[in-house]
Amino acid sequence: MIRLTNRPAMLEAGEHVDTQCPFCSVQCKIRLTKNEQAAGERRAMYTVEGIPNKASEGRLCVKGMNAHQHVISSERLMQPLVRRNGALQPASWEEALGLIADHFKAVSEQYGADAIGLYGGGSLTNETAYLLGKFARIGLGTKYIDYNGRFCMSAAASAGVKTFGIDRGLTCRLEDIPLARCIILAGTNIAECQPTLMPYLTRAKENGAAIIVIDPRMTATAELADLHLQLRPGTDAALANGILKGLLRGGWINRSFIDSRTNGFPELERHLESVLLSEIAEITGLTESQIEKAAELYGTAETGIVFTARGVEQQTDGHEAVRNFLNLVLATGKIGRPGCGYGAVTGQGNGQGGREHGQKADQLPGYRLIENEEDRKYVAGVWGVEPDRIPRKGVSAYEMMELVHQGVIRSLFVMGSNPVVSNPNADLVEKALQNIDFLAVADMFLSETARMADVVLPVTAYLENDGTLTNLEGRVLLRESKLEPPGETRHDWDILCELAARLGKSAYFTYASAEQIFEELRLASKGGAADYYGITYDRLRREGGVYWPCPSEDEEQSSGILFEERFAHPDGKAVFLPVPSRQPQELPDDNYPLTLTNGRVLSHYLTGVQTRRSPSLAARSVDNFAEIHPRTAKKYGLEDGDWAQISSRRGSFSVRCKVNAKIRENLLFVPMHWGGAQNVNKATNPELDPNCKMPGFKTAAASITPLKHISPS
Ligand SMILES: Nc1nc2c(c(=O)[nH]1)N[C@H]1C(S)=C(S)[C@@H](COP(=O)(O)OP(=O)(O)OC[C@H]3O[C@@H](n4cnc5c(=O)[nH]c(N)nc54)[C@H](O)[C@@H]3O)O[C@H]1N2
Ligand SMILES: Nc1nc2c(c(=O)[nH]1)N[C@H]1C(S)=C(S)[C@@H](COP(=O)(O)OP(=O)(O)OC[C@H]3O[C@@H](n4cnc5c(=O)[nH]c(N)nc54)[C@H](O)[C@@H]3O)O[C@H]1N2
Ligand code: SF4
Ligand SMILES: [Mo]
Repeated sequence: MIRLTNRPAMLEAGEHVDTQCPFCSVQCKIRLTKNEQAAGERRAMYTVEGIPNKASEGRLCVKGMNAHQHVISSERLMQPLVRRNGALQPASWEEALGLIADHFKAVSEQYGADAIGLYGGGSLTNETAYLLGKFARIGLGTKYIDYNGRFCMSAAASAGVKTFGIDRGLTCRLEDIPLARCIILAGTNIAECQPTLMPYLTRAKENGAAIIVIDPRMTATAELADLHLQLRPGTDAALANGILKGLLRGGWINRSFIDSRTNGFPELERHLESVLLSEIAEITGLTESQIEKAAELYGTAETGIVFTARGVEQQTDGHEAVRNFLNLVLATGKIGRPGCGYGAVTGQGNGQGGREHGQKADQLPGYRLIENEEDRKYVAGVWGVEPDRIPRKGVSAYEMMELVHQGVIRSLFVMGSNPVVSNPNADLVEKALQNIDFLAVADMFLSETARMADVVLPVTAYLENDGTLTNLEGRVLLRESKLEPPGETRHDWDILCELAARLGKSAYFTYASAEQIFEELRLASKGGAADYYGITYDRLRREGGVYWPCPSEDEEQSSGILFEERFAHPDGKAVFLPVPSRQPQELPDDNYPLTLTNGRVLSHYLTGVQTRRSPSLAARSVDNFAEIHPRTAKKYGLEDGDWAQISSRRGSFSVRCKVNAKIRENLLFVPMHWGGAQNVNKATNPELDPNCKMPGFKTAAASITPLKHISPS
């Protein structure tokens, strides 16, 4: 057993810090105060309050209220660990960093730098994400870098780039939501995943908006709906075709917008001629009148916003499904004015910024592209290297795991992710990481992935680490910290600088603070799609947050509404795409007669590494479960609370059944927050969307078998 040293001391009684929640993309601002504790008094150790700000307006959800608990957990890693005689044991930084650097040098010499992979995350600050990209390309010289946002934002981001010419999660401001007269929420469960945004939706409803929820389950979000389309998973692209057909039939399209601001509508119109509503009803499992109703509500509304999230996007056709929802937006001209727009509801705290500054395989900072010669030249200039020094593009996150499995990537450095739980086809990923030559992980905790590592580096938590994060609206926010790193923990960016120095690359990594990295990021993003040049720490302090693009320090920040006059393609026009009405890629059959989908619950965050170490959160959801319809449960002899084994063509896991009628028949919904024997990803589909390499997480054919009286955990 590893002995974990003292818990961080944090604040003195009476002191407070102002910070930002480490979890979802709203990035609610928080004030945390350590309470005075009189002798014998029973009082909470900390008081947590929301600080008014433009996104959450001072609200916090239960995760934000309890986020500090993981920071002071006695399980925090306080010193580096290295594997000796098969076990992880405490070590000095000197030894741990020396081991990693020596290993990287040896692998590079023997097999070339591309035998090393880097795997980042959307919780990292902009500064760290930027530096990780630079470290891969300049510190190591490898093309293999990608990050967990591939599983999160890649379908919507690539759709935004193709349709609009740019990807910024929301094309409008949050304050536009109450102005919308119709809101489509497709595959997004805001009530549990971005709870502090709910009042925007209830305000819209009070203002008379019609709310359409597209989700195979009656979620807490769907309870708001005027129309709930409980479709078969994986059929959103087909549903959007049906709604488009309805819009055309009803005459609810905006011809003048289409003519002046878009390309490709005639092709879409031709494509829709062959679309039959009856066929769409059959594919989606909805009725024709439900689909027509959706078209009428959205089509006749003066203003409207369409939101999509992972329900639509984590599919093998996620890119095209999103593009078909964007077709709805363009066909009705509901974009670029107040109360209108599209939002890909971003997931992680820095899911937006994390996808802009170069930790993605094909990307350089500022949303520049690594295969674009001009982009390479510009960034090489900022970095002080020849453009040839920058490697070409690598592969996506899951494909990196396949390369690890094949022995092509021989060492992996993971910063800010727990891939052995969060990748699809988790058994293969676990095997890959068991057999890898060398694995290093930087984390606050011994995650399932860190447990498998050869070296584990302890990092600072959100309360201790300065940096900027970009929220779901594209608003850059500064999170400052006054707390010293506890124990021997170090900042992620500091670790990258130390490693670069040991690899003889210190000249490119001479930063004394996060702000200094940001200064370089500003320059590297200048002129790019995600231009941060006009943003400084001082400005962020003064203005509380700044929308990108922000090309100049002198200009006022933009209104937050994109595409008021033109889209970001060179000709200023947006692009329609005809999308086929597909069945899901993996259909039920005799062996796997059910469909398995998955997602989130309110109190846990992603693979649960942090939230399980917050006692108040952990206590709310102890074990994983499968939501199952009463008739389906009956068919398999299952009752509420029974353990069952769920299997797919990839593998099996075991959970308790939660029987309720809020889910479609023959569908299972299992949260993604648990590893080990309860990990839904043992069964999920690793087939990738060819357009963006998003795995088809959300739809798999599955079977269920009762495990009476056995607890597998
Ligand atoms: N509490 C909590 N909040 C979080 C997170 C967390 O882990 N916990 N994670 C954050 C992150 S990183 C992300 S990416 C976001 C995710 O936010 P969401 O995408 O909203 O979350 P999910 O629960 O994965 O999926 C949303 C809904 O999709 C539905 N769904 C499943 N299959 C389909 C389908 O085929 N079509 C449609 N239309 N819907 C379908 C599910 O029933 C589910 O209700 O949440 C962020 N916020
Ligand atoms: N079946 C299924 N699988 C999914 C999804 C799904 O809906 N269904 N969703 C996918 C999505 S959208 C996402 S975003 C991924 C996320 O999946 P992961 O990338 O595995 O995300 P986390 O569980 O947040 O893991 C983050 C790890 O980094 C650590 N960490 C947190 N902050 C920092 C930091 O600042 N620095 C460092 N070094 N470490 C830090 C945490 O302690 C934790 O161990 O999962 C994907 N997997
Ligand atoms: S989890 Fe999201 S909604 Fe909840 S407090 Fe944190 S940032 Fe706000
Ligand atoms: Mo995500």
